[in-house]
Amino acid sequence: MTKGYKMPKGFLWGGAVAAHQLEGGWEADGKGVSIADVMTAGRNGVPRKVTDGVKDGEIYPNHWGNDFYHRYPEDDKLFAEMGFKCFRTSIAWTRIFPNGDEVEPNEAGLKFYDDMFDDLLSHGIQPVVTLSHFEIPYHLVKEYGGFSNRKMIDFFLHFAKTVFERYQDKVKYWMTFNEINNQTAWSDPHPLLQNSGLQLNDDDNWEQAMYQAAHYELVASALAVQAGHAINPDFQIGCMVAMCPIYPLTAKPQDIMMAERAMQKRYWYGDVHCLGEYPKWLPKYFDRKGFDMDITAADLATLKAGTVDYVGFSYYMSFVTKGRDGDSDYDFKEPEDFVENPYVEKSDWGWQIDPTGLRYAMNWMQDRWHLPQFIVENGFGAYDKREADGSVHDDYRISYFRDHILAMEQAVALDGVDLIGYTPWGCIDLVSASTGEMAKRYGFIYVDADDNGQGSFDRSKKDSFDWYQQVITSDGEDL
Ligand code: P53
Repeated sequence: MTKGYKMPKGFLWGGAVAAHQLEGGWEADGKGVSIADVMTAGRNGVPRKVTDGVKDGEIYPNHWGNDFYHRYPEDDKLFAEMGFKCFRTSIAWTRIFPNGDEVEPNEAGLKFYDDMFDDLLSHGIQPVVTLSHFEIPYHLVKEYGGFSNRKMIDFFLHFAKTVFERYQDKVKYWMTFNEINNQTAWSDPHPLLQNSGLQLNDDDNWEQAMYQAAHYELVASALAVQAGHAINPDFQIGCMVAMCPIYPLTAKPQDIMMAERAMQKRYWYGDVHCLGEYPKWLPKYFDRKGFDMDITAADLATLKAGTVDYVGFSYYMSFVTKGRDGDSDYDFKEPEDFVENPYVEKSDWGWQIDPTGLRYAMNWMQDRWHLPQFIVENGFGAYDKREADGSVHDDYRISYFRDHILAMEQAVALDGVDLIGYTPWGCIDLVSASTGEMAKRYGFIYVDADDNGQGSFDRSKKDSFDWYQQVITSDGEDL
């Protein structure tokens, strides 16, 4: 056993999921079609397809997820047994507004979350809720072009206000947009669709479109923060960034400058969310690129008035980059400008395993944004083998968590980072966002379902279940 540091009283140990990746019930009780419902199954190295609506003969794993929609009372009991103090999930926008542009919400959808939150609360588990987690109504993509359209700000705000009002006595911690910065690799169509509902043509300027959509999202987020605080001043409303620190390959000055620019390009979203303004380099960059941006003085005032209460972030891995000889533009592009890190191992999906990077990132954010932090995702996607007796010996997962939790605790206990809680990703097996697989498993709880939705969907405990229970019981001391 490794000795960790006790986390402060009230620390929110828990787990994290997103509605579209586990609920299933994609048509239940009036739910509309979201972008996750038109994404087919991929595999490790095989991208998911996006179809034009739901088509016969295609496999859509998010249609069934792990069937949480029907089984959550059983799952909540298991979370409680592990000792969860909180559970991070999202509200599927399409359960509340099936098309996204309705005036009146769908009462059956609202009731589902009322019941589910009540069940969690009856176990002493508080819900932590993301408003938009890769599940924009498909209608808003088709009819309005997703967040390429300023009108989306109003649709999002209407959704946000509706659920803030409804759940104001059940939910305290909120986040606006999941991994808002994970569309930085703008040459890949999936993040642009998942994050912003963009479907672009070959002759569109993809990079400009990404920045424009992100701007509208940031304005929508700032308005939601203000609306939420007006509804309940006790709300804590955070942003959510995908934190993958980017290191320079060597001490060569050009490598350092490239890594600096890479960090600026991945984390300017956090600057806007937390500090309420665009960093100085970015308007210069827009000018240099000739981008014609719709950013008004009123928008800038909104951003200033709607800064977040805390930084929610995911942490899975770090990246490395290097400068290009004779190039002083430092126009870092991902993933092209990533290089291998010779010092770290990788998962089967090529994700670099770097616990120290978590401590580094927490220090970096504390110094830059001066806000409490909340680790709302961290975890290890792996192929699990279920033995004949039903057990899963996932020592690789325990080892990943042990190293990362220790790094997190060092950031708190030794470096003074103000941390609200820790919710490991996919605490129960669910559908992978990038590949659509069930086989890329993250859970402490095994779900008997395969990539095609075959299986009993029965739940069972992996070895990591008992291990995480012991971590929580000891407040983080017994790792
Ligand atoms: P999957 C890329 C890099 C880091 C985090 O990812 C990412 C992604 C996009 O997939 O997404 C977050 O399932 C996301 C979750 C997602 C989780 O990480 O691809 O917020 O929805 O499931 C893990 O292995």
